[in-house]
Parts: sequence; C-alpha cells; structure tokens
Amino acid sequence: MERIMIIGCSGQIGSELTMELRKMYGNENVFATDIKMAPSYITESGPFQVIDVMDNKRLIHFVIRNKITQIYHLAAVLSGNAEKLPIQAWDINMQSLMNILDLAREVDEVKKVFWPSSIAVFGPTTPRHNTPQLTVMEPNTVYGISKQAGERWVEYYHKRYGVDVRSIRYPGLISHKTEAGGGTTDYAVEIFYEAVRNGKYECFLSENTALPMMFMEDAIKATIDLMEADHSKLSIHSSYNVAGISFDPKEISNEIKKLMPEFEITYKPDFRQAIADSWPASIDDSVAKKDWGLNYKYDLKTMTEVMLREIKTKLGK
Ligand code: AKB
Repeated sequence: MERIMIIGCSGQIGSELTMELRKMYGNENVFATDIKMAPSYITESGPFQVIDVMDNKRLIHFVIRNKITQIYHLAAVLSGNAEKLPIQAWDINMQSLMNILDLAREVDEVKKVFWPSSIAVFGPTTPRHNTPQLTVMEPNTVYGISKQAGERWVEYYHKRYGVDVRSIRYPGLISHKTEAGGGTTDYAVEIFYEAVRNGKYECFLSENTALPMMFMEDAIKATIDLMEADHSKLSIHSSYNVAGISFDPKEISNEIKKLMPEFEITYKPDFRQAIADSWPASIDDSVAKKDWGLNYKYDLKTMTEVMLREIKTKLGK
C-alpha cells in the first residue's frame, strides 16, 4: 500500500493533486503538508500537517513516522517572485530539493519522488519553437537556473544512488480551483477571473507573447501517469518536456470574446515580459508521448469554456 506525502498541498498544483491522489489511494494514505494552513477540503478529508520543507529534521521524522513511500515535492518560489528576491529564491528552491533527495536516499521505504521542473529551464539561446527534449539550456532567470540545477541533481541522484525521481517541465498551468502566485504565466489564469469580475483585463505581457500552457486536469493526469509508469520505460531521468497548448494573450482573449463579446483586453508589459521572451513558444513532447503515453484532453476552446463556467459559479456571477 502506497503512503504518499504532498509538500505544498495548498498551492496551485498541490490543492488538486492531493484530492486526486486521495481518490485513487484512499484519503488516509495521502499526507498533505504545507508551510501554512491548508483549505478545509484538504484538512478535513485526510491527514494534514504544517511542515516547512526547509526543516530537515521534522521532515525526516514525519516521513519515518508515517511510513511514507512516495513524495511529491511541489513547494517552490516561481519565476516572477524569484526575480524580486533572487538569493532567497535560490536557497528555498535548491535546499528544499536537496533535503528531499537526501531523505529519499537515506530512507529505504521512500521508493519514488516527484519534483516539478519548468519550461523556465530554457533560455534565449534555446530554439524557441517546438523546443526539443535535449537542446541548448542557458536560462537567465533565478527560477530557471534553480530548475536547471535541480534537473542536474535529480539525474545525478538517480545515476549515483538509484533514487527514483520523476519530473515534468511544466508549462504555464491553468486552473480555476487555486490561483497561481508569482509566476510569469499567471496572466492566463488572471484573465479569466478579471473577465468574469470586471469584463476587462490589463495584461502584463504583450499581445503576441506565445507561451506553452496546460489545463490543470491534463497536468494532474500527466503527473500521475508519469509516477505510475514502469521505470524501465523511462529514458529521461532529468525532466520530461510536456507541450500542452501554445497561445498568446491575443488568442486567449479572442477565445474569451467568443463567449463574452463585451470582454476587453489592454496591454501593459512589466518586468515579466523579459522572462516570457526568454522562454519557448512551443514544446516538442514526443519523448514523453513515446515513453509513458502522455496525452491531453483540452484545447484552447474547451479549456476556455470550462474556466469561464467554473469561475462564474465560484464567484456567483
Ligand atoms: C512561472 O510562470 O513561473 C511558472 C512556470 C512556467 O514554471 N508557471
């Protein structure tokens, strides 16, 4: 029987992944943790503990006491926030990963770890379109540098110590349950909330800034599919490219306008424009498709329909 620990259960990914894993493995076998109190649907449906991933001693005690077999380490400082406090972001992103890798090496019961990487591992010298799995990687953001270094460590721990860490280079993630925080792709979530709340949105990226994105339901499925895949099928032990859907702010606003003709968008690029300009516009995910059967359900149209419908219900509009 698997006993799963989620680190960062209150975040954009963690809040949905925790509930999906509880459905699959039983509420009592999915141990949600976060540095702060989690929403009631998490604390009331299964075990929850406030834990700081930087507190190594408590982390090890928790893992041993609860006989944890899998860890999903989702806590991180995202791209926009990391540029404001570069050294702190580097410390948090790297030290938390090293804590988990060492723990997985030392505690035999821990059989698998999931750690998210990001399209931020790529940089301005990377081919921008259909970015290959293996290519030039010269990230120029703190977040990107920490994710790239993380990928190297993850692969090293696999090769040197046999630690089974699995990872996806997530594109921007779009969800209606928990809002993202501090990222560059966050505009693609904010736009829906602002469309429903105010009928208009001022975008912090320019209209033709194309980026890869993915609807959360597809991201959760991809994450669990990778974690369940037969180890012998995996040819990548750093992190897998995942493409999702590529679009720019103008394209998503046109899709919203089809359902809300009165919606208006204006553009006022800020410091996040330079981050977005250094990232790929589209991704080649053929290796993930071949190795573990990556697939998607949502395109821009279906995602827009669900986002608007769900946010309207949530906000009572
Ligand atoms: C961010 O924008 O920082 C994240 C990411 C692409 O990793 N959403």
